[in-house]
Amino acid sequence: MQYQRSSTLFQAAQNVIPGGVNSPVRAFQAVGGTPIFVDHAKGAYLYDEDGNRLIDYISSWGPMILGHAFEPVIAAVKERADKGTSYGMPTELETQIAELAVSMLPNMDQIRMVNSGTEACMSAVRLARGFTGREKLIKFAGCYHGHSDAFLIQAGSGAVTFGAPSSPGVTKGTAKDTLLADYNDLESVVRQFEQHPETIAAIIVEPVAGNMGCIPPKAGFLEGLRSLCDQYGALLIFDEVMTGFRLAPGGAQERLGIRADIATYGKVLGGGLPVGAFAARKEIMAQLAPLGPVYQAGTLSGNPLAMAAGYAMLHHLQSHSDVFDRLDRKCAQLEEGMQALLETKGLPYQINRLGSMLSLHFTDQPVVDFKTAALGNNDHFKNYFHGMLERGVYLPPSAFESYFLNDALSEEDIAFTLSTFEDWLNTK
Ligand code: KE4
Repeated sequence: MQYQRSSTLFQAAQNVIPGGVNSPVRAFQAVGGTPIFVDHAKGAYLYDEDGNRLIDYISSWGPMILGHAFEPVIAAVKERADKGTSYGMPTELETQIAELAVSMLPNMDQIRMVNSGTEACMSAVRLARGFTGREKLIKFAGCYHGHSDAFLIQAGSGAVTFGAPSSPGVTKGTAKDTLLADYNDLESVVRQFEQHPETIAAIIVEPVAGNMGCIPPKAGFLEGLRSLCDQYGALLIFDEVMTGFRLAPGGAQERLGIRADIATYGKVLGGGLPVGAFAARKEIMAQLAPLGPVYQAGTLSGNPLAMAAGYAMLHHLQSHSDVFDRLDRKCAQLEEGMQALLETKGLPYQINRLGSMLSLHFTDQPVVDFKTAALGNNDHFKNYFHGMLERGVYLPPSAFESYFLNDALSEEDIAFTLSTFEDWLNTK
């Protein structure tokens, strides 16, 4: 495949956009080479500026669970646009999507819309601090909750890819209130609570980690977090920006059967338009402005186009819940096919999967946390990424990301992906 036009466009972009991208992970710095500029997308396929068709396993980092340009979502946005694009006033549509979302989510009475997953997680932590009157936050090394200061302490995703786990610009004052623990290691959490028994407001966790590659929770891990929060009077925040409306209609809470006090959402919820949200029981949400003293606001929160897209997406997922099983089956098929091929090659590998989230790590150690995720052989990964790309398969351009399958992927697409993988393996 040739990428001449993407290369030209990337040169131009770098003159006027830092790094030529509006989000770092898109710049391919973890895998090298020129980022692919997309012209349009439909179903499971991306069509780049050079006319190449690529099978998409990123799905816009999660939102495109039903495939790109899903008709009901497009129609809803087109129809809504004629009524205006923003009012700064309440609309019935916001109530409708809030009612629909809350009806799908376990343990949640109310939801507040914002404009990104970062904003949702940032607001959720402020709400937890306001509700408990406490200041400390426990997060896990390698988990990513967006780019708000409090989270850029050994964050995952792009922050790890850039080898700068803690970003400049985050003050010592902020960092001191973020306590680190290790994913899947309850002892590391117990130690933090024993050192700070009265001052921890919340634990924030990705119930299935997706920013170190995909790392499912070990049996008992989330249950342990739940009981520690109950024991010490802290809140459990599930960051479901990736898992929400993907692992089940009710996300990880439903799939894994663990109750969160606050949960954050994004991605699928907006149908590809900029939406984040956080939800909790009434008692907690009563602390939020304009009802309570915890301030949070946004000019475009509940934007009508974004709500129209999100409503169409959620409505389809709720009324076609077989999507979730289909996604699981396709992802299992991909996992089993890759496993069978890798077995024949003797390459060290781990494949992690839960539902329609998957990642491949070139290491012989089980990948269960940030430390073990970092042991993966990145040269193999870069070679794998480009080997698949040049054969028409678009994977996340970093070993610290998860695949996100979409419902538009056909049996033929999965078969093509596996035959492409076999082709690449035969070059090893
Ligand atoms: P956004 O602010 O990017 O909408 O959401 C932040 C966020 C919060 N929580 C979790 C679990 C997330 O995965 C994310 C964002 N995910 C990344 C992918 N690793 C978005 C891709 C990007 O940064 O460009």
